[in-house]
Amino acid sequence: MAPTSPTIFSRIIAREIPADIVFENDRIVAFRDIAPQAPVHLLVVPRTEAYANVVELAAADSGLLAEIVEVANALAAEHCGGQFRLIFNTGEDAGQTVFHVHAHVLGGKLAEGSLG
Ligand code: IU
Repeated sequence: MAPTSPTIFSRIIAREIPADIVFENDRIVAFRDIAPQAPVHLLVVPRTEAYANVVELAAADSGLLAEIVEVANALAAEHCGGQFRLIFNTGEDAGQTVFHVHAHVLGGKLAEGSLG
């Protein structure tokens, strides 16, 4: 169980908190990040809040992790020409603030001085 339940993302998925949802199926929901760090910045989130981070998810349900990657790729094809960064912040010191596993999909022209 995640530390805080329901997580903020569970509340977005339940439509209790507004978000610009761009994709959903029975296992995954994706929406625009409220504070975008790139021209395209989407979050791909499993409906389950059982996994706090990508390490827990990979250990418990690698198929769901693969689905997140597939959805990220499809959304990048639709929103930013198919090229993207996929980031899973893992741990507070790495910048993770929401402990409900999620992938950041970043696309578009990179900012000056950014990684890479
Ligand atoms: P992080 O990897 O846990 O730091 O990512 C959490 C992201 O969730 C962060 O980029 C926030 O801008 C984003 N977010 C959001 O899109 N909508 C919200 O209501 C909240 C956070 I709270």
